[in-house]
Amino acid sequence: MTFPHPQRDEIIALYKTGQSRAAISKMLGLTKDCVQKVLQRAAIKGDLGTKHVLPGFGIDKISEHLDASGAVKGTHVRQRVKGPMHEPPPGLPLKGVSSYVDSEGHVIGEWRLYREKMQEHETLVKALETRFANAALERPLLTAEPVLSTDQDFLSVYPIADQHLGLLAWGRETGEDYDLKIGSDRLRAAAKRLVEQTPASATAILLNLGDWQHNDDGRNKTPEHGFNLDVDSRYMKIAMAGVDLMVDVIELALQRHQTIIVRNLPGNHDPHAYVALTVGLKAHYRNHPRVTIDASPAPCFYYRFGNVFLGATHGHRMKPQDMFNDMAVTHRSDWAAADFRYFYFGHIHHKTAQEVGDVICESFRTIASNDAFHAAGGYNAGRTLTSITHHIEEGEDCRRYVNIKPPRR
Ligand SMILES: [Mn+2]
Repeated sequence: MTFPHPQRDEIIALYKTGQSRAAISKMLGLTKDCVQKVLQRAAIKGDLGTKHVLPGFGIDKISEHLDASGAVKGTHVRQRVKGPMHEPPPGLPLKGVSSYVDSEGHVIGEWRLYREKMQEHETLVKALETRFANAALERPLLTAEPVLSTDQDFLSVYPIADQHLGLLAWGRETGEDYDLKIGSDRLRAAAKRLVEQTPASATAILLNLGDWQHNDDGRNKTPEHGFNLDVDSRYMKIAMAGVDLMVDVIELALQRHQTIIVRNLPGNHDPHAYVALTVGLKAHYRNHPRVTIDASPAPCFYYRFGNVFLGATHGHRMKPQDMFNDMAVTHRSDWAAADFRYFYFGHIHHKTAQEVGDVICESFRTIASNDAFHAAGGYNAGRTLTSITHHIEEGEDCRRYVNIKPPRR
């Protein structure tokens, strides 16, 4: 059935003359159902007249009673009370209107939609504006320029593991020549690059993790086991070169950090030689306002920086499980006061990392070349100098690396 029905007016006119739907359908050659639908729509619109309809009532249903011949005996019009007059709900804005229209586009009824949405939206916008306004007050704006007061919240640690100064290696035997000058130049160059890229934290710790010097005296043997060592030159020359080298590293660090703490730990190669290094540095910096040479003879280094607790030792005596025990028992208050704990080892010349309890426990690569003993053992770890920067509240913040290329063979 098309809308509007082309014979709609005809159907209505016939209906108003008293013709039944059956008669109309016969007269116009339409189905009764079609006539019924046209009449229903017309009735709803009021096009059939309102003589039966009381004010305030609406036509709900029209039924006809037919006799045996199909003639209309009577018409029953059911009316329902119309709803109360529409009143918009107070305080709610009109969100939208959906109209129900007839085939000719006349509005028969409509849905009016009132919603809190707009108010919720406005409330949300206001809440967000307030939140971000407060956030801007709570935190300073990020700037590209370093701010000194921010740097006070950071500490950078430069672990120097197993420098083995004075180690002598013949490249044809080990893959790479190595001697006192090569070792010194390599650390100077790597430290320069590392300092330049490490955040300008107020404090830096130069942490010599032991075995700074390859030989502990003029016998050129390991002090505990007496293994023969290949050594470049005289003991005193190496010791003095070691002091000069560490002074150069300290001077580099002073260009980036306000305060430098230097700690030398004894290794299995230099349990006495490290004393000479420490004494030399202590004398050199005795009046320096920004350099502290920590001359503690203890084999472990402990340092608390706010919420961060650091420990370190060479590692030839202490294993990670012992470290955990020593750290907690000998430094109870620091252990308890810090949420973040770290422990740094040297000795094994390569990187390892594990978590013991909640202590992150690491060993570091050396940047020294292999000696003949290690080369014969197939030792081929990489060489890296690392800096680790900690935040005073949040723990480890970032790292910087300088990698030494392996020898080309
Ligand atoms: Mn060692």
